[in-house]
Amino acid sequence: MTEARDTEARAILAQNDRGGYTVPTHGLYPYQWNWDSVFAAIGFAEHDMDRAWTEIETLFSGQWENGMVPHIIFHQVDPSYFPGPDIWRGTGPIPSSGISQPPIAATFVRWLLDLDPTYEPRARTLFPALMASHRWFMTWRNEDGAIVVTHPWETGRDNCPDWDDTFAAIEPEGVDEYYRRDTTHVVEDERPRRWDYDRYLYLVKLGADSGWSEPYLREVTPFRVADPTMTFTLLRATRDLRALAIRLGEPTAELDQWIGDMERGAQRLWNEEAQTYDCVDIRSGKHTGVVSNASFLCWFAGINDDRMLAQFDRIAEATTYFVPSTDPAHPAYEPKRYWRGPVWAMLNVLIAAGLAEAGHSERARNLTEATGRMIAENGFAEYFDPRDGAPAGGRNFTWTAAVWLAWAS
Ligand code: 2M8
Repeated sequence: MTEARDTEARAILAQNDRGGYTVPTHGLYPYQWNWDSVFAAIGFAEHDMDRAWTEIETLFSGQWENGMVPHIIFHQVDPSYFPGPDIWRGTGPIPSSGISQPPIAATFVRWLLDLDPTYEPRARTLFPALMASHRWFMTWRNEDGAIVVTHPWETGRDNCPDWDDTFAAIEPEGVDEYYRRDTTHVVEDERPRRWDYDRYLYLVKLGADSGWSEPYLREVTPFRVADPTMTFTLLRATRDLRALAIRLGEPTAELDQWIGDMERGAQRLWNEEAQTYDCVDIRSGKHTGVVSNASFLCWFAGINDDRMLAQFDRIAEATTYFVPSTDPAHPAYEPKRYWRGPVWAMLNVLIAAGLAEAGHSERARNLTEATGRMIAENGFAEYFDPRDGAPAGGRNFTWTAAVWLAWAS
């Protein structure tokens, strides 16, 4: 079984390869996505290290002058996805979206270099671009050290219940008629609702009409939410960037400052009442009260918080496959609907890495084994039902194949 899955996983990476970059899956997502590509790189690293580096380099070829690395790069127009480049109106060197995604690149560059140090010259070339992308977050998305997003798509957790209250306060006026393509590829019950899409598009229009002006959006957007995905991945990636800086003989003062800021900022995400890290709506000051899979990225960020172990154990007990994207005890939990319940294998990689580093090796091992079993039995789906591991969303998925090769098999 394992060997057959290995072959299949390599074939998926090859099929989704568009020459220098991979698409997450054919049809549903026909472009280069930011964090998908970084996960793809560790999959390639298993059999083609040169191709692994190229994946990340191609991603950074779309970096904007202000340092932002877009969440989608539209290398060639494909009508099977909406919204495309005409709606986003990105202002970078290649047509792109106008928001970023969880900044995991520095972490994976460090991991790639650990696997094969002879690639150090390529890390040296990428280093200034990585610095610029972190500086962009620390300049425009930094609320006392907690990292905010201006669109749910930026966190990668598109329709998780954390956005429900903020979204309920938005009246999506002025959005043109549109035609979704995602539900032509995947059944509606496994995708966000129309209600969510109206608001996604409202926020895209707000940003695009402003020419993606960060100072303007900081003042006017109704959606400015501090989020554990961004705060924890950026904190972790900044620690990795610091390790790279030392290795490459680069200064670390700015990085030290950022790490200190985010260590303090991460504590803003602690919700005493719910006993979890969650999101904070900067406009209302309210916590969202959702235990999500992103809450468990605290260890990955180097925050060794034992209070989260009880939450982890409770949720692992409650589901056959874990970590579900939303706490099954939360009223908004939907085990098949995208980021409102399903298990995402690639997020489990980050959670398990954090658990292992914090010394919780048995939990890390259990999570790794359960994820491996889930993929071995159900294939390379986009996400999985926590109750029985049933595959959901897109199939032949790049990041699921990649994490299988690099970690779960
Ligand atoms: C999903 O998001 C895109 C928008 O960015 C979509 O639904 O159209 C998310 O799961 C996100 O995390 C992921 O990077 C992307 C591509 O796999 O799909």
